Amino acid sequence: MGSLVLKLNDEQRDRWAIDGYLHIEGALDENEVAFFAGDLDRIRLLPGYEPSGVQLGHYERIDHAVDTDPEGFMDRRILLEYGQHFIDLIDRPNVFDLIVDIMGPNLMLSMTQAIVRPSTDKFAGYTHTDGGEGLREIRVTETSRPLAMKALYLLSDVTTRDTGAFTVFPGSHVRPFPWYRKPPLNPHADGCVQLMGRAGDCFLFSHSLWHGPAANHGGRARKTLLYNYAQMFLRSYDHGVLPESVFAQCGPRQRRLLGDLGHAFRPGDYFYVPTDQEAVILGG
Ligand SMILES: O=C(O)CCC(=O)C(=O)O
Repeated sequence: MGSLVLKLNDEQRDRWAIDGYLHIEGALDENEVAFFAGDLDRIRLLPGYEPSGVQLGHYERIDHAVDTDPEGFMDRRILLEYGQHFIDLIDRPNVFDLIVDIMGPNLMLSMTQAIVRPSTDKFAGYTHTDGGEGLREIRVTETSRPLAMKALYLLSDVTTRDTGAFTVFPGSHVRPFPWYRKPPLNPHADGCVQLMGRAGDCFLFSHSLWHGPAANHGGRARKTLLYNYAQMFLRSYDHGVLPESVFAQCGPRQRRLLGDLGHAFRPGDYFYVPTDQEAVILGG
């Protein structure tokens, strides 16, 4: 049915179940990488949501990134307001098809984010699950669909250790994890792997996989884009803050992924999905 053509191969299906993540090489081409990397330099000078000092994981709207140097730290949320190219990445076929295969059709886009990790000796990296305290202790079985997952696009080469690698504890998505230990487990703990990749590669990972950024001592900033997907009955991270102008730029599938069901809210929505859900999601 529809445009869903790309599915996980057997090796990928095993890797997803056993390790909790997948490495997709060359998801973005060279020109796209250059374009998005350059665009992050542009948007850091624009108003947007950046981490608030008030509470971990919370963001507030400010006039521009605190650091205006393109090589400096940035953690920008709600990318969709910065242009069609960010909207089009929501359901980019060579990645989205795999996400639908993993999540099933009853999914939504729950967050967009761009992170620039500067080269510095002041950041040691950290380890967490996605979804905050709520999802930290909720895991599904290895053959279940995940509650949520993320696509992380590398916009920089990460080919040596401690240059801002995305790090994972493979298999931790289905095992108890001693997150309460002091000091906490971190990207240098036993069992943690620094994933190497090229600009344009994409990592798909389950929300319940323990993961996080390594330190970056590489001499240059490491840039990423992050698109988070969740089962529709969950609440979106970016709930209620997407401008109407973004919806106006979206196609039907993108609107649906942003929570537009085509009618005003009625009790039962999102838990019981619209009758055309599969057609919309698979149809492109
Ligand atoms: O690249 C990073 O800074 C880490 C991203 C990460 O840990 C996340 O998306 O949850």
